[in-house]
Amino acid sequence: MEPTSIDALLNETRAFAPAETFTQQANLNDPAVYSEAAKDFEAFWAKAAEGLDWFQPWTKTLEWSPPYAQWFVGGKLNACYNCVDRHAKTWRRNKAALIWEGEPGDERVLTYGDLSRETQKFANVLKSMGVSKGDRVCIYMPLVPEVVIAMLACARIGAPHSVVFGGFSAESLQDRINDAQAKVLITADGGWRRGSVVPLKKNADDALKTCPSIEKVIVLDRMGIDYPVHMQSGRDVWWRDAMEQAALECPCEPMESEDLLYLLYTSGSTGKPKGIMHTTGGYMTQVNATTQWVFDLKEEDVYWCTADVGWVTGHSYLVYGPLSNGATCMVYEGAPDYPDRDRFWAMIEKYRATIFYTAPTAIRAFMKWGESHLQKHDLSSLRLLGSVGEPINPEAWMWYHQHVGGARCPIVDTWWQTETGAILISPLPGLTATKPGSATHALPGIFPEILDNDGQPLPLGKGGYLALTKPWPSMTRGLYGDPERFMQTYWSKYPGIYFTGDGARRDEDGYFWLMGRVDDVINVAGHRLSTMEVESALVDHPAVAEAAAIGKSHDLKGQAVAAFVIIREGFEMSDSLKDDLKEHVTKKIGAIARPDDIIFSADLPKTRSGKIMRRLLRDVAEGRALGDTTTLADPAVVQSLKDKYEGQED
Ligand code: 7RM
Repeated sequence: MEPTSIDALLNETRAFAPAETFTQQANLNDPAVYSEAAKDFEAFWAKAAEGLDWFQPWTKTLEWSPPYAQWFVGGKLNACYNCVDRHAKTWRRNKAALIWEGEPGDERVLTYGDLSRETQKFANVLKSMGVSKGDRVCIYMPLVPEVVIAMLACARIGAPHSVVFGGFSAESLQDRINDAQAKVLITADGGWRRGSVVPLKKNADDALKTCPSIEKVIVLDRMGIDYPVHMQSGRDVWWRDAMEQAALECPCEPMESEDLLYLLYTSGSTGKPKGIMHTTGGYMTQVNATTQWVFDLKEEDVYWCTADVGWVTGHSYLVYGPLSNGATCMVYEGAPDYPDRDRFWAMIEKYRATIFYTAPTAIRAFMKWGESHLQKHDLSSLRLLGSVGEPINPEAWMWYHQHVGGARCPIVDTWWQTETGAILISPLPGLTATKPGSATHALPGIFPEILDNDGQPLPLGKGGYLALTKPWPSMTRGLYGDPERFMQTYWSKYPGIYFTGDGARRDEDGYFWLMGRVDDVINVAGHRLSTMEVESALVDHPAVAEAAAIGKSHDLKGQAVAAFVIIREGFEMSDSLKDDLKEHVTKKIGAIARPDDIIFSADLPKTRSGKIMRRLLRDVAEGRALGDTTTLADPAVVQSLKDKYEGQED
């Protein structure tokens, strides 16, 4: 993809007004919702909180002492109760909650009644292993119904979960377990990805060599008896065996609104991932409400969010948002091109999906694979499409609109972050005229601004930093164990104002156009990575003296990792060393961090104070003319790098 220039974006004239028939039936179809929320945002969110069941009402809507917010103070509730029990008590007991397909084609449907039973039993399993309120539980599983059961069971007993994406390496898992000091690990023997087994238990065993806090490991048998795994006696227990012993009933722990619901690690601009904390009342309020507003969720919808639960999208819009609304959710374990490139379309047709939420990187892959895969299937059940994870380029938006949405479905391009907990900038499908590539407007009750370096609001058309000037219910309550870094990262640039790390502009109609990260975070296929994480993995290799990683624009993944590497004396710059280094990064972090390019260099462009100028490395990797090099200690370095790169590109 040629990156579309921002000026071209701002001149986008195509606009798609909501169809009248859609607006008529939409959950939100009165534009007064915006002004009402702006008039009194606390009252607005208090009304939204009534969409949940509370054991005890709150006494104060908001306590705001920047950067710390407390929402619905004094209220008591339980997230699992809201996602499961309150539905299982009604006719929804026999409504499908999860319609699941494994990659090999196995199928399961769990009703709200099933979820209630399994979740209560598994909560008892956790209790029998000594887990009680406040203990952290780490979850490292494939995308199977049991991962949802595990999360909800943790929420039920008040044990914050920390889900680690199954694609992460043993070492990444280890870091996250140790940072959270988790007491129990829930994993599986393996998971399926493109026909191969992801050896989750083996990775877990490697990780657990130095995780002293872990007392017990629960292992789901996903693979069947033919797949042998090592079980350490006294520590490891099979999921099935533990469930056989478990009692059927387990009451929900009444949680304070501000009690921790979960931790989720995400990359920042340093090498160490941050444990983003989300609490119960505010988070649940906002994911519950935004699911109704943005996806226009109705009782009879078949809702499909393709994210893995290892990411925040899976937490908010596969588990807590839709289930708290009593939705029927499709869940798919594997890759979109397995066994064939029409797997998603086959599933939409088969289950009559009505709402489909995926990432631009997937849309661009579908585009590349061509329309023939879609034409084989009836996609007429779809009525709304969503996009998340990175800016969607207008071409991909138009293709999604035309070929997946049959030119009939509104597209919601949803901007948010792990830290924000819920969608903050997005169209309301019954109210907002969309423009391809724009996330459009802030949701009601959300107050973004585009600021310059000094915190001055910028006029329309001017690019700057996206910031949020007022608190919102699902905002992160901090970084686990690191209040200083929390302050430093989000609240020091503009005191009392949340700094997102994203650049943005608004066009003359006030529409938001997100322009990507302004820090050292890169976004590979919608997944966050820090350049420093990759650099630390590289310098860990014996051949590497110094490394600089960047995100290079990539037509499918948005960005791909490229790394400039200075090797130590005695090693040879060979293709096999390049492969070795790529493999090393995969092993250290996971496949998402694998560099596409390794560029050997004799030196790196640095400022006089020794900072690597990644901007110039991006110019080199993307084959552009070099930008301003006047602040470099030695401008010749980058020029020779450019000459050399043009010779060795792979
Ligand atoms: C939900 C999620 C957050 C970063 C964020 C942005 C980028 C996400 C969009 C987007 C443009 C979007 N959480 N981002 N959604 N950029 N338009 N609709 O992705 O924590 O993993 O990433 O992703 O840069 O800061 S995340």
